[in-house]
Amino acid sequence: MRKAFRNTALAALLALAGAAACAAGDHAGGHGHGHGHDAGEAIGRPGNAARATRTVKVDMTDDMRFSPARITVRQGETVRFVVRNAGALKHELVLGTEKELQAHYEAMKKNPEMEHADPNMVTLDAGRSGEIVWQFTRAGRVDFGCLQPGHYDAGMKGAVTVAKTGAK
Ligand SMILES: [Cu+2]
Repeated sequence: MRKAFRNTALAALLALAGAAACAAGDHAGGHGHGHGHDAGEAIGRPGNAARATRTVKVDMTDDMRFSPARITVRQGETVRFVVRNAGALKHELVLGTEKELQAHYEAMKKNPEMEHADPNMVTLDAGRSGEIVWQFTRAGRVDFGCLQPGHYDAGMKGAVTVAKTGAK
């Protein structure tokens, strides 16, 4: 039930994202720790699955690791992340700046029951798979992490290097 609700919320957000490219920074409902628009745009924007140029598979495990933890893409590229929770615990992959992830993580620790769903993240129960479609609009580095309490501190984090291209 909860899962279904979350998917509905995500679908609604994705629909909104089409109209306003800044949906990435907005949360599904009052969690009391909003993200700024700038932070959302800094890492790119929700992607259109039909325009994905690459699929990247990422596994999440109970030893608090993403595999792979280092991913390189090109600026402008739309990437479809197929994320699999290979563990027995709940895990998630959240894209953001390091600062943004840290702030979000602190909020999660204070309120572990917090439900959150945005186009820049996927939260998965044990054994489940899900997707994030994201367009990396700026060259540089986009971090990601699992913000489940204890996981981020334990090193469950990684980074996407966005390589600058002159081509497009
Ligand atoms: Cu985790």
